Amino acid sequence: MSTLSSRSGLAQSGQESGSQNRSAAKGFPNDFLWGTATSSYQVEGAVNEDGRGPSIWDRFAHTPGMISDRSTGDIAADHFHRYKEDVQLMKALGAKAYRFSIAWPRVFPEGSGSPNPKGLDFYNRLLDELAANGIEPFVTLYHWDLPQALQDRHGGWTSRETSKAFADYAAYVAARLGDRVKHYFTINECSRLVHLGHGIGADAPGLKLSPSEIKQVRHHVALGHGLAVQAIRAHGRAGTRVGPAENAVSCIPAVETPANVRAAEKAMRELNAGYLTVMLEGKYTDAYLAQDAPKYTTGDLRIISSPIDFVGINVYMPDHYVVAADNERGFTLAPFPASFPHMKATWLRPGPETMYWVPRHVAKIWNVKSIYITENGTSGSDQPAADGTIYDVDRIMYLRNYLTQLQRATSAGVPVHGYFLWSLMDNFEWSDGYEQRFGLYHVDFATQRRTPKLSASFYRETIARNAVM
Ligand code: GBH
Repeated sequence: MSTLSSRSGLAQSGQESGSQNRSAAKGFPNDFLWGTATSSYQVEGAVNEDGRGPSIWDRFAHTPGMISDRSTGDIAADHFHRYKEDVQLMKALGAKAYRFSIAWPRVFPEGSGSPNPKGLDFYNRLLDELAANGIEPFVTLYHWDLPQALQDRHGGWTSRETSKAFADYAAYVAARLGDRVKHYFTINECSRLVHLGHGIGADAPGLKLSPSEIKQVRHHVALGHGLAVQAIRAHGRAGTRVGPAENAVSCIPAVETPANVRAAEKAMRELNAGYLTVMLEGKYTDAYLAQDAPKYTTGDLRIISSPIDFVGINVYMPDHYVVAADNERGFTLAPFPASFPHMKATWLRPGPETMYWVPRHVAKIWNVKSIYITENGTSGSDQPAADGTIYDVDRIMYLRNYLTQLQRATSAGVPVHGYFLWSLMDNFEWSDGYEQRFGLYHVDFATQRRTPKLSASFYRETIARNAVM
């Protein structure tokens, strides 16, 4: 932290040299909310404490061959014990919001049935600490750590019993945290938990289902989202706000002509048919139903499309560059050339304009009035230089370019109200173990020491100016 505060001098010298005008031109709305994000299994550790039950990620990480560096989230960043220090890390950034997730198996060790009375204690302590430091909590209810008992009993998300259990858990949490939590995200990235968890088996629970089974899982996940929205309305306080946190399939006009923009909007709606489209329109598209359609009722569709207060979107990369075409769909998805660059993670292709187009599409296609960027960030090699500092200029380059496009969106009137940088600190990066570091703060996992990378001061300066730094 000393490194971080010693750099605050940069802000002053920058302003003296007349960068204020430049900042004003790159400014964000006055009430724009700057935050950071984490998730329970990735940072908490303490997997056996206070009655927590096992999750599918405990089981998966402990299965040989599933995690590249053979690590687990048993200890992770030990956030469970170090949350006070971690809140100070947020404070040092000047962040005003924290997006974290609740571990369902802490609250219901068996997934459903009797709650564990001690399960919410940790979150109560964390919420009090956040409040004492003026940081607004944004709570994700499900960031992939399903109670293992639900996998064993019902087959997890292959059964609608899990969707129902999720609603009961959401109701329980909303009733108890409602005095301090005003914003909930239901499920983080339905897309990834379905595809990687149930399609290719690279994430827990490690299943490789058939195309029609996958669509059925996707339907149950969307149903879980809708049931949780209803549960929060019924059990939270008046004014509690709720929405999804989806990694929407991002469709970017390859060349920004009006025809390509329209084609990208069509692609966006079609390729998100199983999540955002059904959540916001209350129906699946014809093309989506043409093959391997899931079994569902019209009642299900009404639940899935329960009104939400905002859409959360995780924005990392362009999934598709789109060109208008004279074919049935009206668009062509450009194949990615082998020469397209990537960040440290080979899947992470930098495409800063994704940060403009995804929120713009969401606002335009579905007339959404409130959007949060629930995640954005990159991993890096993050090696300390001779003076001990991690000069992560690749992360700064990435963030600067994405935030420039976010500013383009807000200044054009796209209603993005906040941004949560992934991640506050290095953590357990799922099947990549600790080999991919996404933090603004470096974590030495042997000592649990946190050290700000140079990008922490980039983010701090951005927040302080409310403008792209
Ligand atoms: C998010 O997923 C998660 O919400 C978060 O928990 C995670 O730590 C963070 O981002 C960084 O990864 O099939 O091998 O090509 C990010 C979105 C989309 C990343 C799919 C991995 C494909 C990997 N993900 N992607 S692969």
